[in-house]
Amino acid sequence: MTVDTGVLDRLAERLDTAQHTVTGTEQLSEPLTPADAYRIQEAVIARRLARGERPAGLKLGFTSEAKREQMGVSEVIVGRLTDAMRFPDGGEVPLARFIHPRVEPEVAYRVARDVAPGDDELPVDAVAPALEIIDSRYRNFRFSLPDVIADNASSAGFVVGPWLPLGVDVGDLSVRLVVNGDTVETGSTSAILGHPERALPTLLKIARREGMPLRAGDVILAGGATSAAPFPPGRVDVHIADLGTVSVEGTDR
Ligand code: OOG
Ligand code: MG
Repeated sequence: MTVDTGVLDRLAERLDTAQHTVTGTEQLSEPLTPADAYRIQEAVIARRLARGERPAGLKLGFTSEAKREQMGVSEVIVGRLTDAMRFPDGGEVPLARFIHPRVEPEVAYRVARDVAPGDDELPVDAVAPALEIIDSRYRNFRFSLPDVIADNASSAGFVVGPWLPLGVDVGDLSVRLVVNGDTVETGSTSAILGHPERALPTLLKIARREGMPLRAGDVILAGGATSAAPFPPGRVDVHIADLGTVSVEGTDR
């Protein structure tokens, strides 16, 4: 099944409007393949770039069983990040921009140089503790696999902690998500495909297939290590052993 450009544009417009008017929309009822859904995602992002946002990297979704189970989706997916989604470590996140935001602990990698078509590895030069803010544009945070791909993998915001040079083995580090002082999720970085580094070849393959460029300095989010938790007003901290802490403050505005 392949949707024509008119349908694709209409669905992209609907998701884009849901995002910037902060209003949940119905799930997509058209029969879409994952390939169709990635074309919708590209068209949604094209609208954001046309408003002046800049590409900032890519994220993986559903690389951990905890996330697949929480959302009922069984395949690894990719979404696109822009500079408007980035919030500084220790900074504020205006929650009024989101429909029903959730937070989750992530491991971030930094792309070392522009990736060329012949590269057989994704070159990265740093790793960091990170947190992701996800916000489905669908009502009740419910979706099918094509729905969530089209909705840019629920991407809404991300925060990267201090970059560390590669060398720390991030394969099995304890992870803690703390919301307003309460530990709401604990886990290990091994939940991410067995080792977060495995996110890199997985990402390269999907990015190639879907024609997503990867450039020097891009941020890669390897995927949530635990289930996501609601993001209420107040402070969120993600602690990852040996990597460090990343924090933000959600505000009512
Ligand atoms: C989709 C995004 C999944 C992850 O880290 O697995 C994701 C969602 O859960 O709404 O970001
Ligand atoms: Mg995530």
